[in-house]
Amino acid sequence: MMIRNIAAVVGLTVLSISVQAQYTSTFDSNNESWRFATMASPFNSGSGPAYPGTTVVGAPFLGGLGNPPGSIGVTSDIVDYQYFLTPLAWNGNRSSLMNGSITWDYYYTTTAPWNNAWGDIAIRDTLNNRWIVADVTAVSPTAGVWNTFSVNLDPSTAWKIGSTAGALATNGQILAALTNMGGVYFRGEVVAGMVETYRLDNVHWKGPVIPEAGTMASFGSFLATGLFWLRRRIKA
Ligand SMILES: [Ca+2]
Ligand SMILES: [Ca+2]
Repeated sequence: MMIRNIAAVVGLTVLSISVQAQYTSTFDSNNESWRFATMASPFNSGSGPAYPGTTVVGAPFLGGLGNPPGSIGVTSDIVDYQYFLTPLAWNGNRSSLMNGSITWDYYYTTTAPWNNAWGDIAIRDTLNNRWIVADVTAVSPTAGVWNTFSVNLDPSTAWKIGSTAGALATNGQILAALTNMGGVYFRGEVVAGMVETYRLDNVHWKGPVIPEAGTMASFGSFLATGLFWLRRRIKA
């Protein structure tokens, strides 16, 4: 009896973990159905720009450019404010990605300073008709190189409601945005009114790291066996 229980404990120490649902875009050969949204304003005041934007088109694919090639992006001076937008197929209930993270690579060049006051990433909550917005650039990112940014999908990232000027989002408001997910918007635009270059590559949207379901089932069964054995020992 004792040896069998020790064996069970040893087995349990090999706990396996898995990363739940995950999206990855590296734009190796096409734009992977990513979109390119023009907004009437950046996410820097009030409740933010109108959803989904004044125009939403397919993101321009850059086959020869990227980290490594390709990527999506433009070199242009398009009126208003451009954001890269996740594929339509990603919309919906993404609550399983709560407590996960998003990382992405961003490249830009410009002849005018980066405007640091805007939100860098926004998620649309289509039920409550609001944005959650994060500014991940405490200082201007370096021009002419690939910068890696990341956010956590929990309150350890300072998500704001509507815009960078909004109230801090609660755990429940972050979860609501993921549950009613109408698109993740990644900042492209550097500064208004200038010809500039901006590109996006290597988007990784990971879920939380959790024990595998099978492991949890084994763990539960081990606990039941262990408690039964312990109860027998106490009675004896
Ligand atoms: Ca790439
Ligand atoms: Ca900033």
